[in-house]
Amino acid sequence: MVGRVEKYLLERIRNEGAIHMTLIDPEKVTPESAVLISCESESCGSSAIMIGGTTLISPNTLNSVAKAIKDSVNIPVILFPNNITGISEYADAIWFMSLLNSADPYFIAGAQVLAAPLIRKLGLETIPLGYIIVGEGGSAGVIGKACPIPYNKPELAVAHALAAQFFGMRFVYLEAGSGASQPVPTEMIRMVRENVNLTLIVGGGIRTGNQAETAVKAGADIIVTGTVTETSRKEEIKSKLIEIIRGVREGAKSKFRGNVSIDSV
Ligand code: 1GP
Repeated sequence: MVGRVEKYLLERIRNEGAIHMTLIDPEKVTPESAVLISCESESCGSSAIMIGGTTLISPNTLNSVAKAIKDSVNIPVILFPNNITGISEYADAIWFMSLLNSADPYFIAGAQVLAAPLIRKLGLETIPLGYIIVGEGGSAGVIGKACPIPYNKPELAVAHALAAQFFGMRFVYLEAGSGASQPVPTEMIRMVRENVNLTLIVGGGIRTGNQAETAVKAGADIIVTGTVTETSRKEEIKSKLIEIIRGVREGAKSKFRGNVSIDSV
């Protein structure tokens, strides 16, 4: 069943062409800085706040950051869990995600089975997501025991994303890894977009408006950034968010232009 948060995301993508989400890693922020980043994100036009971090194991750390964010913004708060420890009651939804290219069944379905009863008890909306680690893969690749898809093998990304679609997942995430030196290549995004009928999330290593714009033009529906705001000085957070969200919107214009020309044929 498609829940409230998912409907909201799809609606914004329909209206805006593509959207931005800010990822906050509870281990890299204080509740105060998380609130600052979240409020700036909301005011600059981000559609949701994602909360998660690869090495997160403390429920107290997660809860204190998630509660502070939830109390401060109106946009949805979506958990981006690394493990069963990535669950909090102070969120609206959770990416119910499977790391499709993990060599360890725990990250494909094991953690999800353990977490499912708690997720239901907390009443969190679940959004089914196929998670695919590409390129360097970063800490997520190491901890998730992924076989990261090389940047020059976009056809393998397509194969994984198609599997996500055939499993019935509704979103697919091409993840270069937090802080990756190079974001997901255009060709990989483009090929997944052309072959797969899922809402496409792209993240990892996006630091500039141009990179965000390029990813959207290639076919991303959702751009996720985390490191760029976590590592910005307080007074630079807003300008960085404006730059990236402007890039997303510029990129989205090409989608609308595409629609217009198709409709007018
Ligand atoms: C990581 O894709 C996200 O899971 C965001 O990556 O921290 O590099 O923006 P960055």
